[in-house]
Amino acid sequence: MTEIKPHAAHWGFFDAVTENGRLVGVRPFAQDPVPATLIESMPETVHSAARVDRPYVRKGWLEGRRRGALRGGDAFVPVSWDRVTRLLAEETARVRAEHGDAAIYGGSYGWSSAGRFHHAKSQLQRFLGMGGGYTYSVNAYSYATAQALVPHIMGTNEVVLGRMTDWAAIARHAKLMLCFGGLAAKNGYVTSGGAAMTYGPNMRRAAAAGVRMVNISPYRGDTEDALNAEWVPIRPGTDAALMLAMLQHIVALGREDRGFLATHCVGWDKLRATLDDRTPEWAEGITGVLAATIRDLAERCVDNPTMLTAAWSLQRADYGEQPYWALVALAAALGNIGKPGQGVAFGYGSSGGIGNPRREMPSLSLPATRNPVSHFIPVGRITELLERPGGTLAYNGRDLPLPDIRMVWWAGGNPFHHHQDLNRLQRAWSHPETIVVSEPWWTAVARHADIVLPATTTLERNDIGHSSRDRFLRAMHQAIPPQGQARNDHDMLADIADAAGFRDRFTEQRDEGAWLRFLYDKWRTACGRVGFDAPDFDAFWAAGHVELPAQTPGEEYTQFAEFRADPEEHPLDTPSGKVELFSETIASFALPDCPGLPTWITPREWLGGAAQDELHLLSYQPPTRLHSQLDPGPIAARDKIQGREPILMHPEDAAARGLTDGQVLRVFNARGACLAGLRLDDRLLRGVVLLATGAWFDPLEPGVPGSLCVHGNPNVLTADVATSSLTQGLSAQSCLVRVEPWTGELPPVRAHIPPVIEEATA
Ligand SMILES: Nc1nc2c(c(=O)[nH]1)N[C@H]1C(S)=C(S)[C@@H](COP(=O)(O)OP(=O)(O)OC[C@H]3O[C@@H](n4cnc5c(=O)[nH]c(N)nc54)[C@H](O)[C@@H]3O)O[C@H]1N2
Ligand SMILES: Nc1nc2c(c(=O)[nH]1)N[C@H]1C(S)=C(S)[C@@H](COP(=O)(O)OP(=O)(O)OC[C@H]3O[C@@H](n4cnc5c(=O)[nH]c(N)nc54)[C@H](O)[C@@H]3O)O[C@H]1N2
Ligand SMILES: [Mo]
Repeated sequence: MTEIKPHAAHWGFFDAVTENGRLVGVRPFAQDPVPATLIESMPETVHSAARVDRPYVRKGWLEGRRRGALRGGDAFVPVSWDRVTRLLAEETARVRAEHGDAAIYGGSYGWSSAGRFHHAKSQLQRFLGMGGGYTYSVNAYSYATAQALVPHIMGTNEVVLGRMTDWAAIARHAKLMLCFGGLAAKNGYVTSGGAAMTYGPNMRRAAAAGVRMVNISPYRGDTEDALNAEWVPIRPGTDAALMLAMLQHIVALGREDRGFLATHCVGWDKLRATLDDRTPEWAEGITGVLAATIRDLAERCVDNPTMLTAAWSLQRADYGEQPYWALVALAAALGNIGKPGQGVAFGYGSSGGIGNPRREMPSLSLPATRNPVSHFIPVGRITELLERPGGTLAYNGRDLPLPDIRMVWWAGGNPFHHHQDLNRLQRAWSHPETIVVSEPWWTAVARHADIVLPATTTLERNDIGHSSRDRFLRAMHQAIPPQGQARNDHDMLADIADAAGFRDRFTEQRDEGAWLRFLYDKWRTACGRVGFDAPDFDAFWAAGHVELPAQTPGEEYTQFAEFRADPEEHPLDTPSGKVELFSETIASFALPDCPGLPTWITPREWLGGAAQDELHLLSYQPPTRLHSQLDPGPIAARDKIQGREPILMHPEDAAARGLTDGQVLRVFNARGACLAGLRLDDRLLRGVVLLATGAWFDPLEPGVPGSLCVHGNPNVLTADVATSSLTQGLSAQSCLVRVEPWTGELPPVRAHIPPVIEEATA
C-alpha cells in the first residue's frame, strides 16, 4: 500500500512515499519555491547496506584492549540491547566514580538530523548532564573563529549567524556587493532544520534589482551564472591583504568616512598608522590580484552603496580572524555600517536561510538541562584534548585546563568526517578507555568506536522540523518502522538512565507523542505572545505544517541601524560601545598570532610559500550531500569518478602534470594521502584544487594511522592547527598537497558496507 507522509531534513522539506514499510520515493514540499534536490538520495541511503542493524561491541574492547588501543581495525561482536544497556550504565558509573564526571567527553559536535525532539546531541547532553555532567565543547566547526572574535569587535554574533541585514534591504539599497568566497549556489541546498529554500531566489532578486555582485574567490563557480557576477580570482588565505590594501588606497585618496570613524569606532588612528606600506602593489604580490583591480574595487566601494560579505570558509583558515576583522574595518572606513542594506555581514553565501527576510518568531526546542561540569574545549581542539590530559589550552584570554578523558560519547556527529588531520586524530583516539557512538550507519566514527548503538533515522520516528529562519513549522510523520533493531536516541538513553536510576527525570514521564504535544504547545503559547495564533497540535499534525506570518512587502531589516542613528543611546556590546578597529582586550592578551588590530599574517600553508609542484587544496562543502550524510545515495555516487570523490583542477595544471580528465590520482602531503578522481574545471584559479568533504573515510588498512584513504576524504590531508590562540578555530582551508597518477590496481571502496562482524556468544 502506498502512503504519503510529511517530513523534513536539513536538505529540505518533502513528502515521504512508502510502500509496505519501505521508503520508495520522495516528493518536494509543494510550497517550497525551490524544490529540494538532495532528498532524491534518501531512499537508497535509508535502506543502505551500511545501516547498523543491531548493537555491537568492539572485540578488542571486550577482551580488555581499551586504553592505548588503536581503534578502527578490530572486528565487532553483536550484543543484545539488554546487555549493551547494562554495560553502558555500569561503564558510565565506573568512569564517573574512578575519574570524575569531567572524564566523560560529551561535546558530541555534529549536525544530527532535522527534528527538534529527537535531536541526537541534545538528547545525549540531557542524559549526560542529568547523570552528573560531562566535558563539553563550545562553538561550531562552521564559524568557530568568528564566534570568539566578532563579539570583541562588534559586540555580537548576529553578524555571523543570527539576524543580519536581510536580502530585501540589500536588493533595495545596495548597488555593489563584494562577496569574498562568492555566494555558492550549492551551499543553499542545506539549512539546519530544513527551512523552505529561498536562498537562490533571494540573491537573484537582488542581482535583478541592480546589485552588482563581485565574486572574489579562487573559484568562478562560487557564484551561479544567473547572478552575472564579476570574478576576481584570489589566492586562498590572502583576503586580509586585499582588504588592507583597499583601506590603504581609500586613505590615500582621503575618502575614508572620518565622521563615522570618530563617532562609531575606536582604534582607527592605530590601524591607519599600520597601513602606509599596505599598498595595492604590496597586496598584488600576495593575493595575485592586480594592483589596478584593487584600486578599482576600493573606488567603487567608496562611490556606491555597498554591502560587504565573506563566506564562513574564509575564517576556517590559518589566521582566519584577520579577513573578518579587516572586512569590518573596511566597512567602517566606508562609513556604511547601519545604512539601509549596506555594511558588513558574513555567510550570505554559506547556508540556505541566511539573510532571509523574516519575522522574529519563537523557536521550538528541547528544554536545556544543566551541565554540572564546567570544563570545555573550543570545538576544533578534540585531538589536543585527548593528546594532552592535564595540560592547558589558551582560549580567549584564558587558560583552559584539559581534563583526562576516559570515555567519549558521540551521537549525531562524525569527527572522522569533520575533524582535520584524521591520522593524528586516530592516534589520539586511542587515549580513552571507552568510546560510545550512536549512529544509524556504519560511518567512520562508528567503525572507530568500542560500543555502537544503532539509531533510527528521522523516517522511523515522529518529530517536528523547525528553524528560526523558516517560513514553516513542519510535521515529521513516522514513515517506516525502525530498521533492524534500531532505536531512537531518546529511548535508548531512557533505558540507560533507568539502570542508573533517573529515567523519570530524563523522560519527564512523557512518551514521544506527549513530548511533541508538550513542545508544540509551549511554542504555540509563545507565538500567541507575539500575536500569532497557531493552530492546535492536532490540526497542525493533520495539515503537515503551519505557515508562519510572512514579511509584508516593503518590510526590510538592516542591522546596526539604531547604533548608527545614535551610538550613545544604542551602544554596541563591546568595551567601548563602538566598533573596535583596535581592541584593548585582545591586545592585552599579547598573543603572537592575533594582535590587537587586523593585520596580514603569512599563512603556514599557502601558494606564496608553496613548492612549484604543490597545489592549494580547498576542502569545500559538497554539492552532492550534507557533509558525510547521504554519501551512500545515488547523487553522491553519480558524481564520483571510478567510485572516488572528484578533485577539481584547472586544465593547465593537469596538463603540466600530464594528467587527464577522469583519471584516479593519489593526493598527498606529509600528513596523509587519499585517492580522488580528476575532473577538469577551467573556472579555478591555477594552483588551486577543490576536493569536497564527506566521502566516507576508507583506510586501505583499517586501524593503521597513515593508511591511504581509498575514497577521497580530504581530512587525511588537512592540518589540525588552530587559527590562533585567541579563538582556537579550525584552519581546514590552509592545506598544500601534491598529486600523482594512481598507477596500481584500484582498491575497492568498502566504506558503505559493514565492517568485519564476528558472531560470538554474547
Ligand atoms: N576539511 C574540512 N572539514 C570540515 C569542513 C570543511 O570545510 N573542510 N567543514 C566543517 C563544518 S562547517 C562542519 S558543520 C562539520 C560537519 O560535521 P558533522 O556535523 O559531524 O557531519 P555530518 O556528516 O552531518 O555528521 C552527522 C552524523 O550524525 C548522524 N546522525 C544523523 N541523524 C542521527 C540521529 O538521529 N541519531 C544519531 N545518533 N546520529 C544521527 C549521521 O549519520 C552523521 O554521521 O564538518 C567540518 N569539517
Ligand atoms: N550542499 C551543501 N551545502 C552546505 C553544506 C553541505 O555539506 N552541503 N554544509 C553547510 C555548512 S555546515 C556550512 S558551515 C556552510 C559552509 O559555507 P562556506 O564556508 O561558505 O562553504 P565552503 O564550500 O567551504 O566555501 C565556499 C567557497 O569559499 C571559497 N574559498 C575557500 N577559501 C577561500 C579563501 O581563502 N578566500 C576566498 N576568497 N574564498 C575562499 C571556495 O572557493 C569555496 O567554494 O555550508 C553549508 N551548506
Ligand atoms: Mo558547518
